Amino acid sequence: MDDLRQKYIDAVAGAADESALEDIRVQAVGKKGEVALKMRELGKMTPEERQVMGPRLNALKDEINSAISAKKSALADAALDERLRTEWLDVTLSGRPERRGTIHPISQVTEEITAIFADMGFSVAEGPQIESDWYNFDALNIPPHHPARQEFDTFYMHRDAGDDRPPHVLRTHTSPVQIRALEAHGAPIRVIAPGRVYRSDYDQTHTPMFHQVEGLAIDKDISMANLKWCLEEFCRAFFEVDNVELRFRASHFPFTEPSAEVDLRCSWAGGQLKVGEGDDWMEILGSGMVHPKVLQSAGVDPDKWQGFAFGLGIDRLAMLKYGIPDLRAFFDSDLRWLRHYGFSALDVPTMRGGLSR
Ligand code: 2NL
Repeated sequence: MDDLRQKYIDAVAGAADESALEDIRVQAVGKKGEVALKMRELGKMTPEERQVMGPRLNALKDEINSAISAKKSALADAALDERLRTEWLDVTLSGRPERRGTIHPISQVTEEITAIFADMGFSVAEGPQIESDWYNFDALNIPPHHPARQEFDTFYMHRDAGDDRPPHVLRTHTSPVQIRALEAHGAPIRVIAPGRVYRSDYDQTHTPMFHQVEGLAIDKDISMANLKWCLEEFCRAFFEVDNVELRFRASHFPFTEPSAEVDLRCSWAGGQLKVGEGDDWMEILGSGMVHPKVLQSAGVDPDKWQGFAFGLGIDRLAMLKYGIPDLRAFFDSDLRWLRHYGFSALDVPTMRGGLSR
């Protein structure tokens, strides 16, 4: 009896958890447990022996049961203590600053530019970044072997061996998107095409992927005068200054005739950009009247329709407007940079809100 008691009291004391405790209970005081087996032996005893052993076995059973329930509540207390020790929460701590994502300056500036041109009645078009040779070059009056093809530092996609068709390219400008829009909708049209473009060029001021917005306005009587007003209006809204002055410089692009590069009057006094004052001129975009051959490629009759087109780089405009010094940091995905230069998702640019406020 004493051995039996000691065996189970020790086992209960050493049980690691509730399920170990349950195993012990079944083995000791369950229906077929060791104490029950001993009780069956009472029948073979003399009445005198039975009178002594009966109560002692019952007492043993009670003793083991109460040891088990005491151990059970000790284990529950220990489990609760452990949770209280590890799952603490200091409700007196101050609130933490928001650690959410930010809007990339390029996304912000793209939205700003889009809002400005949308206000002037331009719709927005998108298209493939992997383009056919025809849409990226031929349709823009840049035939095969034209020297201008070299200036684009084009990335070419491979064709299968034996396939002699011209390879696809990573678009070098978003013009092909406008050709597609013109083809699909015909004239008159007012459209802008923002997006990623690619040229194999990498240094302080060039990344192999960058961003461009092109614009196209085709109607019966659109002239360079409309182009100049439109771009002045754009600069006023984008740089958020009332006085802007533009200078058109004769230039050459295969897809426009005449062509003009556009400079913006500015001052860099003290290393700080001021638009609309000072004696410096900053080149901000290229433009011109759409070449008749380009209209023809898009299925538009150049004897009936005419219009202007322009192209500008988003990345540099973002750097100028928001004082971002290093182009390459744009694409480093450095969280500290993104938190510093990023915008709140709630700062949606609108014309009525003054774009960036
Ligand atoms: C630049 C020059 C330019 C265009 C882009 C264009 C598009 C069509 C037809 C004719 Cl569909 N032209 N785009 C025209 C002139 C200049 O971009 O220096 N961009 C950064």
